[in-house]
Amino acid sequence: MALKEELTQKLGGKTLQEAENTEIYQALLQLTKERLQAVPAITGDRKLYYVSAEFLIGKLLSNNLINLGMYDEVRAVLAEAGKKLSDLEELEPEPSLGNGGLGRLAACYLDSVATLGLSGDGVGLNYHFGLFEQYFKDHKQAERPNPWIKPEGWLQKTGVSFEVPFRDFTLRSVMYDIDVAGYDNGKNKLHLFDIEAPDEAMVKDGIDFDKTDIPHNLTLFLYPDDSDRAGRLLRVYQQYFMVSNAAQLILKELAGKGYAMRDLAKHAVIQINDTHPSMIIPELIRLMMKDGISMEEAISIVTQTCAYTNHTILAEALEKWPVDYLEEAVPQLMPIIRELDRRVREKYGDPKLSIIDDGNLVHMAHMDIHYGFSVNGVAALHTEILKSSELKVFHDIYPEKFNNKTNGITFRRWLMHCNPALSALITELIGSGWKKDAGELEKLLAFRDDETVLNRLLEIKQNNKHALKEYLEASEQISIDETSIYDIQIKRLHEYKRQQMNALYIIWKYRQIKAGNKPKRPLTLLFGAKAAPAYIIAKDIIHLILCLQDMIAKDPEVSPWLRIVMVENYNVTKAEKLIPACDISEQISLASKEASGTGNMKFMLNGAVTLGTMDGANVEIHDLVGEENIYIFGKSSEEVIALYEKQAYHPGDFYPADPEIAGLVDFIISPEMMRLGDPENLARLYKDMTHKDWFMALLDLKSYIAEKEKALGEYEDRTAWARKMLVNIAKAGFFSSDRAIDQYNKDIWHLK
Ligand code: GPV
Repeated sequence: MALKEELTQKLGGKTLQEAENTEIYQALLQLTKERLQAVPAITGDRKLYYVSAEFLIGKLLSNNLINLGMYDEVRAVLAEAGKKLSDLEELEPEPSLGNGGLGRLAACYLDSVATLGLSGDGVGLNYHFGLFEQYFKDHKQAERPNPWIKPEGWLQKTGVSFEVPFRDFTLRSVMYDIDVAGYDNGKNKLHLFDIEAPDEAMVKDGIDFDKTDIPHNLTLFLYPDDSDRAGRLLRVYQQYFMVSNAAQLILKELAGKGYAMRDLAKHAVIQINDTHPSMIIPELIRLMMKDGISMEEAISIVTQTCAYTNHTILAEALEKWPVDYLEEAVPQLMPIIRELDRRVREKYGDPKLSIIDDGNLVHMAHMDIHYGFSVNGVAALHTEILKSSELKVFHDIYPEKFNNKTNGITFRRWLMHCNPALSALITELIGSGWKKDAGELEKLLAFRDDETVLNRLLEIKQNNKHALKEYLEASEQISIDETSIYDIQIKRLHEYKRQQMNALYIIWKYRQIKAGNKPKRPLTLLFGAKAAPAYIIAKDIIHLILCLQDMIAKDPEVSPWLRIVMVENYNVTKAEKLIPACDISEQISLASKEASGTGNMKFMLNGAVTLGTMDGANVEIHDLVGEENIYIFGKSSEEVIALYEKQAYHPGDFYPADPEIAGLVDFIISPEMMRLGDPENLARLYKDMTHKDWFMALLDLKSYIAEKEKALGEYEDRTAWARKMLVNIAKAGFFSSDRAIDQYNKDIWHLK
C-alpha cells in the first residue's frame, strides 16, 4: 500500500488535512514501527556487543524514516496536506540516556554498525529518567526529572530476563529492545535492561530520591549524583546489573547458536565503552567457572573477547572503586579480581601496573588493559598521550594492544536530517554517492572558486540562521539578530572545556563596545551546557554567563552589537537546530584535555569554521582543512603537559600581574555584577580563577581574544569565508562514523 493510504488508514478515516498533529504523529509512529519490524535482522557467525552505560540516542522518528528510506516521501505527503514533519517531531520526547559525547558516540556507532551490515547490538540500562531537565531560575541552573518513556514509544518489552545476584538480595531483570535500522540495510538491537519493580514515585523535590533503596531505584536515573557514598554505591549496583545482564545475554545467545562456551572469543567480541562496563571481565570469568571451565582457561577466553576504549585522561574520571564498595555490593567478584591482580603482580612486580592499589582501590582501566586484547584512544593526539604518558607503563609491556580510532559521527542525523537544504545542494553538485561513502564529499573541492556555489552555501547558512532565530523566539522567548555572526559553544559545562574563558572574552568585548570600539557587524554568542548537579564551579560558570547575558541585554549601548544567549536544557534536539546555523564553532579546551570532541566534527560538516586549540580531533581537523580554513590559538599539548609536570603554571603570573587580564577578571566581582548576581557564586568563581585556574584559562586568554577577533574580521570577506565553509564540508568525510566503524571492524572486531 502506498504510504499516504497507510497513514490515512491509521487515522481512522480522517484525512491528513483534518487530523490534528498529535494524531498524525501517532499514526506515523505506528507506521514507522511496522516498517521497522519488517526489516530483516542482521545476522552473523560472529557478533559485536557494544556495552555502554550511555546511549544518547535522541529522538528516533526522523532518524528511522531516513534509514528506512521513507523520509523524503513522508515529508512530501505531509507537505501536500499543509503539515510539517518538524512539527510532528516536537511531539516526540527525547530519550536523554547519556551525558554528552560518550553517549552520543555510542548512538552514532550503533547507526553505523547496522549501516555497514555488521552484526552488533548495544547493551545498556533502561533509565526511567534521562539526564535531568535543566531550567534557569535567578540566573542559575535548576534541575527537574526528565521522563521519556511513553506507552507508545520505541521500547519493546521482551521475554528475556536474568537473575542478578548482589550480596543482600537478587534482582530479576526485564530486557527492553529498541530496533536499530541501518541506512538502507538490515537491523540490529539496542538492549536496555531494567529492574522488575522500579518506583518512579520515590523521586521528589527536584531530582532527589532514596539512594539506598536499590531494588526500586536501580534504573531510575542516568549517572546518579556521586558526591556521597550512597550515590557512588548505587553506581556500582548499576554497573554490575548492566554487565551481569550483558554477560548472561551473550552466553545465552552463544548457546542459542549451538556454540560451546569455550568458543566465545570466536563468536563474540565485547567493546567496553570506557570503564563503566569493566566489571564484565570478572563477571564473565565467574559465569564460565560456574559452568566448569577452569579459571586459567576462563581468563584466557575473556581476554580474547574484550576490547576497551578509553575516552579521557582526566584523572578524576578514571574510575577506581574502593574494595569495600565491591565487597558490599558484589562480593562474588572480589576473589576473581584479587586473583587477576595477583597474577599481574607476580608477572610484572611493578605496583604501577597493579589492579588493586595500596589504598585498596580497584583500577578499572588497569583490569581492562591486562585482561582485554585491545586498548584504543579516540583521536590521534589522545592515543599518543595515552601511549607516551598516561598509560605509558602499560604501553611498554603491551605495545601491540594499543591502537587509535578517531571518533566519528553519523551523517544521517548530523547532515541529512538536521540540514536538508545543505544535503540537497551537495547531492545536486556531486550526486548522492556521499551518503554511502562520505569520502566523496571531497568532490566538492572542485567548486572552491565557483561563486554561484559559494553564494548558495551562504544562502543556506542564512536560512538556517533565520530558522534558529524563529525557533529561539518560539521556544525561549529570545530574539536574536540574524544579520549577526553566530558563534556557538555547546557541550557539557566543564572547567577543562573553558566556557569561563569565553565568558572573559564577553567581558573584553563588552568593554570594547563601551569604549566606543563598535564591531563591523553584531555578534551573537550562543551557549548550551548542563552542569553536573554537584559540580559547584561549573554551576558558578553558568551563573556568570547568565548574568552577563542579562546585563548586556539590558544595556542599550551594547545590546545592538553583542548578544549572549544560553539556551535552556541543551540536548540532542537543540544541537540539531543550533549546529546548522553556526558560523564559528568554539572548541577551546585546554590542549591535552579533550580526548576527541565530536561536536567539532558536526559543526565542520555543516559549514562552520572552527576556532580552537590543538586538542583532541581539532588537530586532525586542522591537518585536513589547512591553516587558512581554521583558527588555532593557545599553548600546545606538550607545553601544557610540561607545565603540569613541573607544576609551573601559576595564575598569579597573569592575575594581578597582567593589568589587562586583571581588569577582565575583576569585572566578575564588580559592583554591577554583584548587584545583578549572587555574590557568593561570583566571588567563589573569581577566587578559583585567580588562585587555582586548574585548566589555565588565563594562560590562553590573550591569544584566544586575538584569534577570535581575527576570525570575526575575516568573516567580512564573504566569498573567502564561503570558501572556508566549503573546504570544511568537503574534508569532513573522514569524520563519518561509517569510517570509524569500518576501522574498528578491520582492526579489532573482525566481523563478517
Ligand atoms: I570518560 N567523554 C564523555 O562524554 N563522558 C565520559 O564519561 C568520558 C568521556 C567524552 C570525551 O570527553 C570527549 O572528548 C569524546 O569526544 C567523547 O567522550 C567520545 O569519545
